[in-house]
Parts: sequence; structure tokens; C-alpha cells
Amino acid sequence: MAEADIALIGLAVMGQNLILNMNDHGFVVCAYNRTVEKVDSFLANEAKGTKVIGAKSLEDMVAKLKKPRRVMLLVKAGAAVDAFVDKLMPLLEAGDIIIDGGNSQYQDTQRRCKTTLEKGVMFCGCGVSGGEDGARYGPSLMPGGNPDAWPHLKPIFQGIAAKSNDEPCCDWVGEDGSGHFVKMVHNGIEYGDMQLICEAYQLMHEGMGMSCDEIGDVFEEWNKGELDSFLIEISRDIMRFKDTDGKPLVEKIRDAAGQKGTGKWTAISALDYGTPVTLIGESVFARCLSSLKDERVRASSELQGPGDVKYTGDKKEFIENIRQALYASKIVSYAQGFMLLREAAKEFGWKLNYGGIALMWRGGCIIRSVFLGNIKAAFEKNPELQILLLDQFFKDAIHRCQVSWRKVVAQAVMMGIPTPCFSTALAFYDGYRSARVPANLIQAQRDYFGAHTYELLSEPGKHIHTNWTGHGGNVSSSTYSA
Ligand code: NBP
Repeated sequence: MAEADIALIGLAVMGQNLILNMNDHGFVVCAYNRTVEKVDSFLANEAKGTKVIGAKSLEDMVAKLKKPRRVMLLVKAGAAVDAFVDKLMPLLEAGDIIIDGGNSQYQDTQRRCKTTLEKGVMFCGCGVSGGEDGARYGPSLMPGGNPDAWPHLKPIFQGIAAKSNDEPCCDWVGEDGSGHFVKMVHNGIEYGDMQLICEAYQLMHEGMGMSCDEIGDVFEEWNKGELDSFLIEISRDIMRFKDTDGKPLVEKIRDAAGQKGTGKWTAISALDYGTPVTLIGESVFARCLSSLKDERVRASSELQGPGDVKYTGDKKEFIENIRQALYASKIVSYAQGFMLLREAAKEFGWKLNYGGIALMWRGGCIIRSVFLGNIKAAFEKNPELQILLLDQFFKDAIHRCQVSWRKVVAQAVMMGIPTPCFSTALAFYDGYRSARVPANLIQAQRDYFGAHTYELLSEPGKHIHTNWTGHGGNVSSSTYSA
């Protein structure tokens, strides 16, 4: 009997929790998994006493679904998704919907949207964030793909999503791979936010000699104001967490960061679309540098720094300077992330709702923060905003923070403490607010050695080659962007 509202394939941590969340909201879910024994085990344990039903095969699962059939995949990204899509296609009919909730690459989602549509099946790529807890009690959901599928998904997805001031942290993102693209940028921003907090930690710990408990207290204070966010909150708890010997556990953890690739994909996209998303790029490289632990240990006894320079001024004042540097850098990071979204939207013809995206990230996910409410307000006021920095709220904030920000970066340089994200954010800010940058010299150099031509300020659009040495030719290279 067709009784299930939706099928969910993939009974690992995300799938199981999302099913229970859907069940809590009154939807009947049919569970399935490649290793079919996990279905019985799930029904007998975690899903015991719920309305969740199981399927023994994909045919059985499809037969139990109301039409249009909705099938959600929460399996490992890549080949596993293709394997299930290939098996499902002969069993589904026009008007049915496949949703991929895994961390798929947006290009794969674009491809799947096209191939499934040949048979009239609608494909959606839905970013899911918030980890295990989010999936169970309210994730941030970023669905994109075939827009005709949205009315059939909206009640379920907005029902189970996290809520911010009663508004669901889930809305339609846009066409084909846009949901997964937005999720990718979300993860990139997460890398940036984490690195910024690490830089603040190192400045306080090494530059000011503060203990983990003292830093935990600072994070507690910061979490009461404009930096109020999930990542500051957990960093406070981590600072205070003691190992069995009473010492802070964080200090014993090997300083080599892992990564699963979504930050790297964001940085690659930024390069692909020529968008200066420098802060996320630096946060990925900071993880790469951290993972060279053995090399760093060897170099630490050979390469000299400025000596044992510590901050000796007013402690309270410098902590406030660090807070402002973090806030200003974070504004730049989000401004860059939204620039990348805008560029991708242009490239693929997506009509993205930027305020809606900020709301999707406002709750339920790792980067959730009060700050995202301000971003939502900025895009609601002006959906065509060139860059967040030009919104009055953020402009005022950056102007207020910039002196502290500069002091922190300068002091960090003098102490020999690397602050790649604080520094790159400031360099971006200074570059972006410059009507003139030294690229005129780059153009001259390119024309000098490669006859690549340049434009004059007085005659934009006209490409000129100069015979700089007197003995080169007068033939110019063709003009193109690589
Ligand atoms: P995993 O990413 O660990 O995937 C486990 C599921 O994939 C199981 O159902 C497994 O079936 C299935 N699977 C694998 Br592995 N290889 C397969 C193949 N070749 N063919 C068919 N099925 C295959 O689970 P997860 O951590 O729950 O994550 C699910 C998705 O959600 C992933 O894309 C992940 O990146 C994304 N995500 C995870 C989190 C998180 O916090 N964990 C957060 C947000 C998004 P089996 O039981 O038969 O081995």
C-alpha cells in the first residue's frame, strides 16, 4: 500500500536522524539502505515505536510511496549517489522527485538534474548542515534543482528545518546545482570562521600569555555581543574542558588540522570564477601548513623570529582590539562568500535569494550566528547590493573596528604570530576601497615581456602595445582572459 510521504535511503548518522526528525513532524518515512539488514536493525531499535516503515528492496520502497514519489538520498557523496540514481530511474516515473542530501559537488548535481529530466524525473541537490544534532532536531537545509519539485518538498523540508524567530532555516535556493553550491560556500565560510577564532586564541595564548580558562572567559563575553555564534560558544567550552589530569585537553591535541575538501572546493571555485575569496583560501592553506607538523618542528629550531616579543600594553584594551579585528575580518569573509555566490549566479543564470540564504544559515548549522540576521536584513533592504561592505550597518561596523584591526595585525607581525585570515581580510579591505591599485605596472610588465597590450585610463577598451625596448617588434599578442 502506498502509505509513505517520502523515502530515505542511507541509514548512517545523518539519514537515521533526519528520518526521526521527519517522523516527529508527522511524516511517514520509508527507510532503505544498501546493506538491507540495517533497515531491520533501525526499525527494531532507534525507530521503534515510530511510524517509520522499512523496505526490503528499492522496488518494495517505490511501491510504498505516495505519488509524486519523493526519494531522498543521504549516502556517501560521489559514486554511491550515481549508483542509486541509476537503480532508481527505471523504477520512477515522470513527476517523481529524487533529492540528494549529501555533500555532493555542485557540478555532479548539475549533471544529475539534466540526465534525470530526460525521463521527466525532477532532481534536487539539498545542502544539509548541522551534523547529527541538526539532522535530529532541526538542520539548515539548502535545496536547489528542479524548481517544479519545490512545492512537493516545501512542507516536509520547512517542517523539519531549524527555526529562527519562527522562520524556517530552509527556502528554495535556485536552479540546478545552486543548493549544493550554497552548501559548499557555507562550508568554506565555516573554515574561515574557525581559523579566525584560532588566530584570536593564539594571540591571547602566546602573545599575551593567557591561560585557556582566561580565554574561555573572553569567549564567554564575546558570545554575549555581536560575535554571538555557535562556534564561539563551543570554543568557550573547549577552552574550559579539562583532561583527567586537570589540564586543558585542547593543549594536548596535535596541531595538525584535517579537512574533507569542501573548503578547498570553495577556494577552487573562487579561482575558477576570478573572485577574490581570499579569507577562505587562507584558511584552507592554514590547515595545509598546520598539517606539515614534522617539517615545522624541524624548522622551528632553525628559522629565527623576532625573539620573545610579548604584548605588554593594556590587556583589556588589546583583547577588545582582537574582538574587533575578528568581527571586521568576519564581515570581509562573508562579503567575499556572497561575492562568490553572485559570480556563480551570473555564470549559471541562477536567480539567488541572498537574504533567504543568510536566513538558511541563521540557525541549525555550524556557522549559525546573530550576525547572519544582519546580513539577511542588508539583502532585504537591497537585494542588488554590490557587496556587504557597502551596506550601512556593515560599513559603520568596519569603520568602527578598523583602527583596532590594524593594531592587532601590526602587533601580530611584530610578535611573529601568524594571523593569515586577519591579515588577508585587512589587505582585501584596503584593496577593495582603493580606486587605484598597482595593476598598471603589471599591465606594463605583461606588455613589455609578452606584448599582451594594455589600456589607457583615458581610453578604456582600446588595447595598445608599446615597443618598450626599441628592439622588440610592434606585433601584439591576442587579448584574452585565462
Ligand atoms: P556516510 O557519508 O558515512 O555514508 C554512509 C551511507 O552511504 C550508508 O548508507 C552506506 O551504505 C552508503 N554507501 C556507501 Br559508504 N558507499 C556506498 C555505495 N557505493 N553504494 C551505495 N551506498 C553506499 O554517512 P553520513 O555521515 O550519514 O553522511 C551522509 C551524507 O551526508 C554524506 O554525503 C555526508 O557528506 C553528508 N553530510 C554529513 C554530515 C555529518 O555530520 N556526518 C553533515 C552534513 C552532510 P552501507 O550502510 O551499505 O555501507
